[in-house]
Amino acid sequence: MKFVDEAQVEVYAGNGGNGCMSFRREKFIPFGGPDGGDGGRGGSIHAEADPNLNTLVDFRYQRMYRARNGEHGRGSDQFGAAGEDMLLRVPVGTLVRDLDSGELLADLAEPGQRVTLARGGQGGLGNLRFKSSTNRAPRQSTPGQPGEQRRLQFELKLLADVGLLGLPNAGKSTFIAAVSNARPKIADYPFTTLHPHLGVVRVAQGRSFVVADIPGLIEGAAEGAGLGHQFLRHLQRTRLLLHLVDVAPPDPDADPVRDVRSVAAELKKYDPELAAKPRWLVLNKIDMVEPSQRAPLIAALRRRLRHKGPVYAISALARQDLEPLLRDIDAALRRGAPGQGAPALDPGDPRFATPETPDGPRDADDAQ
Ligand SMILES: Nc1nc2c(ncn2[C@@H]2O[C@H](COP(=O)(O)OP(=O)(O)OP(=O)(O)O)[C@@H](O)[C@H]2O)c(=O)[nH]1
Ligand SMILES: [Mg+2]
Repeated sequence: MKFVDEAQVEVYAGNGGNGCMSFRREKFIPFGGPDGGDGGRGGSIHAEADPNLNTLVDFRYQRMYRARNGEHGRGSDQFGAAGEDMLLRVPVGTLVRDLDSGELLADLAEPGQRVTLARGGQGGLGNLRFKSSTNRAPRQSTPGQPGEQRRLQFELKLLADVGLLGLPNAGKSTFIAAVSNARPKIADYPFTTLHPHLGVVRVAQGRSFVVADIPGLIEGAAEGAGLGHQFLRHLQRTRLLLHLVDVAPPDPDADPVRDVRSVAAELKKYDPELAAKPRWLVLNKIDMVEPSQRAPLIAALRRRLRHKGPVYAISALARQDLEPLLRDIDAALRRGAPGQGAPALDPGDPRFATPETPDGPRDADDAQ
């Protein structure tokens, strides 16, 4: 079970510019003297811990980073400009290791903390520098130093932002496989997933969230039925739960409403605080329902469950209608203050309110 996000990058700091060898040559000025300037320093590469990031996923898209070289010195006393430094933003908590030596270079535990990954090369000296009372026409200059190069490993312990919840076979693993880099085992028998695993969902550059897929939960889990409910502890630090529901269970006696309630009841038995987290209903396998029957089915489930949070209908298998769900998750997570583990979603947010239903039964789903 891997809860560590990793990325390997190569960093190349800029080379220093060469010093220049030059003499002032002007009409009517004999013995003008040396005027070759120094080369500029090459750009260095630094990393900084940024509290707005929570995964290393962007480093899988770009692996090589090159800072600019310093300019060479020139005649007429002109010094070369330094190459600009480069800053890589990484999530707070990132460990930086040298891949070749294995040495730990930094533990960027505090927001704003910085480390230099590769130092730019020093610029060379121009012949101007070698002028002395005894050598008034020095013909020396020095070349710029090469910039440092390194292969690095970034590591980050991941904490899940979003937890998946649902009966066995609801499609939790299919969902995480469709939206993230996780590749869990998927099969049409219950309890395929035996251990929790995490996936990173990349929404846009610099924006991503982490989803936890856990084993299915069944009625009586508190008493040890199925795989029990101990693995629910992996959801305790999440900020949002997605409750996946199979809308077309093969068993003709199955009832999605009863399924939702039994999972909600087990959640409450395990930890009322966990049950009080924002929980969105995700009706999965909507591809199994006739298009004309979809809207009435969703409306009926909403009404019977009196679920106050948002409801989505998707097909994880067909990768259908996943976008709006991912967009809303991203928006909801971003509304919370980043870096604060506490639930940051307001269940009363009108954006997510579903209309109250006058004819709802008393045994309302008490999520939210
Ligand atoms: N038709 C259809 N089948 C789906 C969909 N999503 C998942 N399935 C199927 O449902 C079965 C169970 O999927 P999984 O993703 O393994 O379900 P799970 O919730 O992870 O199950 P456990 O790990 O056992 O708790 C597989 O055969 C999937 O192919 C969907 O959107 N439509
Ligand atoms: Mg699974």
